[in-house]
Amino acid sequence: MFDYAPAPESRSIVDIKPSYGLFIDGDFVDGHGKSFKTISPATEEVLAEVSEADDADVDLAVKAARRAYTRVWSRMPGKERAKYLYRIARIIQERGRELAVLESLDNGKPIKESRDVDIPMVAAHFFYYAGWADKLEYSGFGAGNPRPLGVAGQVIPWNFPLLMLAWKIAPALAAGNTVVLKPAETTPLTALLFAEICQQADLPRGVVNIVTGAGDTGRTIVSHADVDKVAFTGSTEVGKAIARAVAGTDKKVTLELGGKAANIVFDDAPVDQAVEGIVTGIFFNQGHVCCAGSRLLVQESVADEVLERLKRRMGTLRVGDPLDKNTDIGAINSAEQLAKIRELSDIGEQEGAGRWSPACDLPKNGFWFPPTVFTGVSQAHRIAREEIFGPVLSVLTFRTPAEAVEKANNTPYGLSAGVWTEKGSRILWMADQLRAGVVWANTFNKFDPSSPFGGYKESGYGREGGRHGLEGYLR
Ligand code: TXE
Repeated sequence: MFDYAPAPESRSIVDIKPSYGLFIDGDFVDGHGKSFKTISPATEEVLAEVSEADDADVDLAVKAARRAYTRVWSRMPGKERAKYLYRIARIIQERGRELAVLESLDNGKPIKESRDVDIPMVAAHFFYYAGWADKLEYSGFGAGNPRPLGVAGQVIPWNFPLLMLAWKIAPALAAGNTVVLKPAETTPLTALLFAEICQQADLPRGVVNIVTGAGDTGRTIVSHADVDKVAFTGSTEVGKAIARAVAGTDKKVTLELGGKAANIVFDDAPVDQAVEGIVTGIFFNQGHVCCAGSRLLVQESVADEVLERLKRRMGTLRVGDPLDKNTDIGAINSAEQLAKIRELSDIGEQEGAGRWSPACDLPKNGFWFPPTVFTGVSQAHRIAREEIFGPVLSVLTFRTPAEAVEKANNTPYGLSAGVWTEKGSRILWMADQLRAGVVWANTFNKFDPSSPFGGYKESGYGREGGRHGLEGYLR
C-alpha cells in the first residue's frame, strides 16, 4: 500500500537526561521522596527516572509560588508579565521540533500530531494570553480592577501533556497568579522541558513550579491550605474526589472531566467530509481525547453507506511508530489504559455488538490497539455509556432529529458534540438542544485559544480558553 517509508523524526534532537528532579523556585532540586520511571509506550524503553514529590516537596513549591506571587508577579504591571509570556511563546516555537519529539516519545502520539497540532497550539495559547495580560483593567472583568487569586494548584492528564499545561499556565500567569503544576505520572518529560524554557525566558523564580508524581502528589497540591485555586483535568472520578476535598474552603475550582460525545450524521450531510470528521473525531490521538466523538449517531437511511466508507477509510490508517511521519495512530499511553480499552471492548462483544477492525500489523513491544468500530450498539450497552478513551467507536442509528437529540443527551457527560448536515436551521436547533459545552458543525475537534471549552453535567465545570478562561483566575 505504501511503498516508501520516510525516515522517522530523529530522537537524537532531544537531550533526555537519565534522571530529573523537581522544578521549585527556579531550580531543579532533588525531591525528598522516591522516584519513578517514565517509559516510551511504543517500546516500553525507560526514558528517564523522575522524582516523586512528597508533602514536604509540595509545601516548598507552594511556598515558592506564594513568595513569587507576593513579592514579584502580582505587583508586576501587566505589560511586563506579557513580555515573559511572549518570550515563552517564542521559545516554544524555536524549540518546537524538540518538544514534539519528546512529547511523542513520552506519550506515544504520532509526530505529525505533536508537531502540527499540539506544539503550535501550545505556542498559540501563550501568545493569546500574553495579549490579555496588559488589558485586564479595561476588559470589564470585576469592578474595573480585577485581581489575581494567588497560588494556583494545577493537575493535568497525559493525553495532551504540554497542551494541557499551556491551557492551565498561560491564563494563570497572564492574570497575575503563580502556579504549582503536576503533570501526569506517565508523561512528565515535556513539563520538565517547559521548566527549562521558563529558565531560558528568565521568568522570575517561583512563578512556575513543576512537581512530578502520581495521585498522592496531586492530592497534596489540591488540599494544600495555601493554594487559592485548583484547576484539574482528568477522570470524572478524581474530579469528584477533588470537589469533595475542597468543599467548605474558599478555593476556586475548575474541573474538566470525561466525555462521551456524539458525532451526529444526518442523511443530507456531505458524506466524505463526515467520514473524515468521524475518523478525526475518534482516532485522533488514539482516541485519548475527552471530547472524542466516541459515539457515532447516524441517520438510518444513510447508515450502510457511511459505515462502508468509514471502514474503507479505517483500512488506510497506519498504526505504528509515533516518530514516523506517516503514522496516523500511535501507541496507547499506558498498560493500564490499554487494559481498560481491551476490557470495555470485550464487554461490547459480550453484550452483542458487532466488532470490526481493519487488518493491522501491530508492533510486538509497547501498547497498541487497532482502530475499532462497534455496530448494532444500543443505548443500554456499556460501550455506549462509558468513556473508553481509546480508538473505539460505537455506532448507533436514529430516524428523526428529535431521536438524535434524545440519544446524544442520554449520557452523564456533556462536553462536546458534532452535527453533520447541510441545513443551517437544523444546526442551530441542534446546538440549542444538545447539552454539550461545544457543538461543532460540519467539523470536529477544532480548537482555538480564543474559544472557551468546558462541559455540562459530569464533564465538569468552569471554562478554559478565551476570555472565559481568565475568569477562573481572577477575583
Ligand atoms: O486519570 P486520573 P487516569 C479519563 C479516561 C481515562 C480515565 C483514567 O477515561 O481512561 O480517566 O485515567 C492525578 N487528587 N481521563 O487514571 O487518575 C493524576 O496523577 C489529585 C479523561 O490517568 O484522573 C494525573 O495527573 N490528583 C481525561 C491526573 O490526576 C490526582 C484525561 C489525571 O489522572 C488524584 C485523562 C487525586 N486523588 C483521563 N488521583 C480528560 N478529561 O481529558 C490522580 N490524580
